[in-house]
Amino acid sequence: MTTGTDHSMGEAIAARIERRWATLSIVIVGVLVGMAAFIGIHQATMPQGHVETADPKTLHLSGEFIESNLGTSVEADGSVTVRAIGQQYSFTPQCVVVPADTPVSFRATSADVVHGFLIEGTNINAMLVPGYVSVLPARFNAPREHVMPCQEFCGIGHQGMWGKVKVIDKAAFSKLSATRRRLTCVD
Ligand SMILES: [Cu+2]
Repeated sequence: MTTGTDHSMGEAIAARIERRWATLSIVIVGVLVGMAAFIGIHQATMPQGHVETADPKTLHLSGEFIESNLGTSVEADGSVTVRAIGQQYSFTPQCVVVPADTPVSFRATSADVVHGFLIEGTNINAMLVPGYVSVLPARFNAPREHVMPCQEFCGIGHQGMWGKVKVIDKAAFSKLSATRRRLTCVD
């Protein structure tokens, strides 16, 4: 049997528990809003230390991404740099050749819209944004072929936009690079 006092006590307890849960949910929302605001403001006030730009309108005319400069080149320290561009609907070079077991730096940009730069079987995955240079350090342990599909929808021919990365033996690569300044495996 419930008396009047029991009833009002039960009500008071229920109200207290409910208030606690309400306070907790407001605190959780507050913390999340605070975190989102902090990350947004922090990133806006501390932009990347290093942003490189490349004018998509003049990529083919001058500068780092002219056609003769695309492909793989060997640096003085023995590492290699790969320069590539993405455009609707292909990559240049279509097939990238790099040595195994060597530090590789990919430098790529887009000539038109946003494309994706993804090398299957690795953690290399970036956007190619017109106007900006995407720089990606990499190292491939062993010779093999990787497919390199565009993973950002870029228009009607997107599904046909594929490239290839061919990792070859270090010795074979140095033999190849002795004959040419820029290497690709297109030809
Ligand atoms: Cu694309």
